[in-house]
Amino acid sequence: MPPTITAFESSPDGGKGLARDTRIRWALEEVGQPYEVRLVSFRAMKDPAHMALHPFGQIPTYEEGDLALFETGSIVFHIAERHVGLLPDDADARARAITWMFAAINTVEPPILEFANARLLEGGKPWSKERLPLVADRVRDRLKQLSAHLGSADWLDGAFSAGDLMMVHVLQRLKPSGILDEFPNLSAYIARAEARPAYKSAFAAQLAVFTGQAPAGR
Ligand code: GTB
Repeated sequence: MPPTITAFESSPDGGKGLARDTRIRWALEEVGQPYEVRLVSFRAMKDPAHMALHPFGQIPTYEEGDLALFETGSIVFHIAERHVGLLPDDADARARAITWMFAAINTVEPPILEFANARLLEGGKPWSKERLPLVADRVRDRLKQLSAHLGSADWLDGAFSAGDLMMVHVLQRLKPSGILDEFPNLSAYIARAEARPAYKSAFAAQLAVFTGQAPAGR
């Protein structure tokens, strides 16, 4: 039985791939594993049946036999541990790739989420004009560091890994802001990841939920 993931029945981004089920779809595509999707409404996410899978009432979740997981970092790690294609064989390189997964969600994502919330949820507050530039500069500080590390390399540490997958999806959240334009190597890094066949399949599959059209080849 293929694993089942949950995704938004109706995503606020209308299929831009920013909701986090895309991370899981992408990871499964990278390792060539089929999966099924159960769409959930915002109301159903808070029902006891879904809360039993996800204590915070969110998507995505991942069910595989008796195993139920939540948190994208954990789910992608689980997929990467069980299938070839997302983590290197060499033990040290593997540890570094896992480190980049944590860096993506623990160090880079928090200021990006803060910035997204400041723009989308607090934009109308009287203090927003003063606060927004401060929050944006915190994002810039992280991006400067990440950009310096990446330099002219294709990926964060050797071959593409689950660390890149998580980092790219975290960075994509900045696209609507235009802030990525200040970091050409990070923009190119994202474009490189988006050109991967596995990403394209994952993106098409999440988009199909909103267009109602089956992705090509399925
Ligand atoms: N830390 C958790 C993880 O990584 O799995 C976070 C999961 C999470 O934030 N899930 C969101 C959710 O279920 C959907 S992805 N929210 C509903 C709720 O909390 O009630 C976050 C998201 C939503 C929408 C957009 N968008 O429209 O652009 C982007 C990202």
